[in-house]
Amino acid sequence: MSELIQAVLDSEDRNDLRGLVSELRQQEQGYLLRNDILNLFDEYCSKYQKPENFFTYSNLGKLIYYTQEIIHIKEESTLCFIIRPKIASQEIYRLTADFKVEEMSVQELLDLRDRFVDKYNPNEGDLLELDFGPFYDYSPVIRDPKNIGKGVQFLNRYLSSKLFQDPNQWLEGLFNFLQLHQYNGIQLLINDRIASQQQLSEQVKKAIEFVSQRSDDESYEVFRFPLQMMGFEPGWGNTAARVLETLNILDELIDSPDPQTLEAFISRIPMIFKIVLVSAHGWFAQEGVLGRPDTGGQVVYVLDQAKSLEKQLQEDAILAGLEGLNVQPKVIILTRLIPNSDGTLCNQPLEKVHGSENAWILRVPLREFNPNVTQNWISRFEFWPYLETFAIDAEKQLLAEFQGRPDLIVGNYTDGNLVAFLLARRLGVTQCNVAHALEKSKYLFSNLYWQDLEDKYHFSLQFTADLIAMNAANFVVSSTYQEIVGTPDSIGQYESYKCLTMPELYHVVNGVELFSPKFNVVPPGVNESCFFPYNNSQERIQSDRQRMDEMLFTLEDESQIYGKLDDPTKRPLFSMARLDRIKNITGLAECFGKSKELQEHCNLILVAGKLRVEESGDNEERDEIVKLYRTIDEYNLHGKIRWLGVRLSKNDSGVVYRVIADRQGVFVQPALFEAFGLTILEAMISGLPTFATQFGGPLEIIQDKKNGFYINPTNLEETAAKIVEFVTKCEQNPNYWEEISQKAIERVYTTYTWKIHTTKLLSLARIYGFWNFNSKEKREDLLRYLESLFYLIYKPRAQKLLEQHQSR
Ligand code: UDP
Ligand code: LCN
Repeated sequence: MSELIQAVLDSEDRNDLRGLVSELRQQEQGYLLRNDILNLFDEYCSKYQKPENFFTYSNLGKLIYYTQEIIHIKEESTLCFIIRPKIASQEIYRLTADFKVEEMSVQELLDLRDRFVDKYNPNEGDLLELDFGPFYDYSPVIRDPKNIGKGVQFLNRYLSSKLFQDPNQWLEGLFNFLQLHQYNGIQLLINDRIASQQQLSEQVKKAIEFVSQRSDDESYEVFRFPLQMMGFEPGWGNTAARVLETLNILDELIDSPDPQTLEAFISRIPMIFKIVLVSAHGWFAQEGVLGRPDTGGQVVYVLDQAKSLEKQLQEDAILAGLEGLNVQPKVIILTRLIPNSDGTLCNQPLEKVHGSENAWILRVPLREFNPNVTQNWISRFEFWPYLETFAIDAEKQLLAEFQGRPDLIVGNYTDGNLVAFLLARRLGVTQCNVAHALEKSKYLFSNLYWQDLEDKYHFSLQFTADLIAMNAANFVVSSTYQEIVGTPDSIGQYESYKCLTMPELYHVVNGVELFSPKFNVVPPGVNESCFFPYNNSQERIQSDRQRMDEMLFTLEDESQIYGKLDDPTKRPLFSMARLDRIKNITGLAECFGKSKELQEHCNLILVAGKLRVEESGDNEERDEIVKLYRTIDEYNLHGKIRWLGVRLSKNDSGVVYRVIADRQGVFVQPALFEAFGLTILEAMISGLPTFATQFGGPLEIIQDKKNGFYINPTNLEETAAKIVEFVTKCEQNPNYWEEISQKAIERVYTTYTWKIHTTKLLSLARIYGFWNFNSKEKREDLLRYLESLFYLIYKPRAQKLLEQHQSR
């Protein structure tokens, strides 16, 4: 990158750089983010009548493209350029008043940012600097950024090649690993008749000969005992064919190991039966909780995942031949119990997951610090003081429920991931993290101005917890690639933890190793029994369809519906989301309000939040309610909009999407940023052409103009124009709607199912478990460092917040 800057300075572009810098210096704003930089460059180009392709062909244009931030140090007339030459990398340069370019260190940058907000206090001594880099020095890292998120494939190849170099050590490791597995005290796979790796190899060949003489579909139970005499316990397969296949894979692995065979073998090992999914903060229940502040996709995701995991574990156990052992895999969703539960079941300690045999919601109460607080729902931003004691209490209950330790702990969101860390550490179990949404990138400058935001958001606790949990996890599951490292022009959610300042608290110079094989992209699925294509008539219930159609378009009920449509037959533009700022439902209303053309073609139908400020306990939701009414009045949208402040059951939301599709409607997801976006999957599988934000996960779900459309929700005119263009095209050619609708359905079925998700997740859990055992990964130093952060930074701050809660 320094060459590019040099090229700018050495060419004619130098004058333009001077010009641009002089414009920059006149800006009041001293801290410019990418969008500001692009706008300023645009303005400069039009002011000085630069050719249209100046941005793409000039060196200066290229430099601007890669520049993420510019900080103007006014006292020195210096500019600091933060450049992202490629995904997951950063370079920092200072441009001095006399146009010299100097490279800056991360430390200098962080000091500079502190100075910018008047928080640079060198006379008071150095600030704590967090650096996780050294802990990753001896672990393998991926080279090519495009392979980030494919951690397990990489790890397998890397470690296999190391392991296979020393055949003796490798076989001993494999032998030891095979001896480990039990289910409720019953030995699996091999018994002590096989006493060495040498014997293992011999017995496998004998067993292959023995089993190959049996007919393919002969049940394992028929030849269980002879096999046991040879040293083999249950776990190899349920039929002769399956047992033979597994033994053959092992035989090949012993004789000529390669990474694929290893992966195939490990994926079959029955080593996971008991799983904990931690989702601590929200209303976690099966009815009446969705659409509340803090309770959206995470609950949907975890509940569907729990069901799917249980089913997959059962299938795997049967396939492994464990039916005779009465194996009952168990999945527990761990959440908090909320005594004042507002009519939901969140005050019940144990609830069975519908449609499962052995999946449960276990609710553990918070200790009663101040009952005014702990008896009620607590916003996710305020939840921090209760996590440690929650984890301690939960541990006892989990051990009792499972009658032993779980095999895998999956955390969800910052709080759940921190609890997962504490539990995994205490129990010595594999930890997996799912972020759902890392709050840091949702709020502009959330770390730089953390002190101003602390009262409302307590980001000092949240970001510290994030750093601890993401570094502690054995593996991380992300829903998209860009969740980890963004796109060529925007930084990823995890990436934003790489280098940051929390002025007067600490600096982070290397917060996360993005190239670590711990990162794996495993997108979620969608519940196919609630959400399915509108044209799947056999599955549809006529009375539900009529009831929801009426509710959406004509029912008059002031308690939960606002607005009456002048012409209910117009094409519906539909959106459903929690009513918080970032979901930008109010932005969609404004976009609709500003476009008379859109209003001519469509009605706007919203399912979001509550209708009345006094019914909401959440600051952001209250602001959005006021704003939505204001927008409706300002653009006089009466007669053109319906706003439903209802909490629909999951089945009813499924019906809603299909009813909108019956009327050849459109789904719009206008979020300012969306980490993934389950509503997009729900709408698409129902057959709705979907217009979704280009900021975040939807960029990976939808393929623009093929099975849906991207919108830039900050550009209202452009968004309206795109929708108008689509609906006019549909009016001219009715097949067009169907074409996009069908492609949307196909996209979900081929790429986003829970079956794909859980198969991959379980395979990851097994493979990481194997490698942790075999490579004896030295993580203790890292974990000790993380514990120190927990006790020395997190805990005292959590204690302070607790004291504030105590006085409420
Ligand atoms: N949802 C709902 N009612 C609402 C709003 C949302 O049932 O009023 C559901 C929606 O169907 C989806 C989930 O909540 O399953 C929202 O997930 P998404 O990932 O789209 O967003 P999040 O709320 O997690 O940010
Ligand atoms: C949280 C979000 O903000 C959404 O984007 C995701 O779809 C949801 O969690 C499930 O992961």
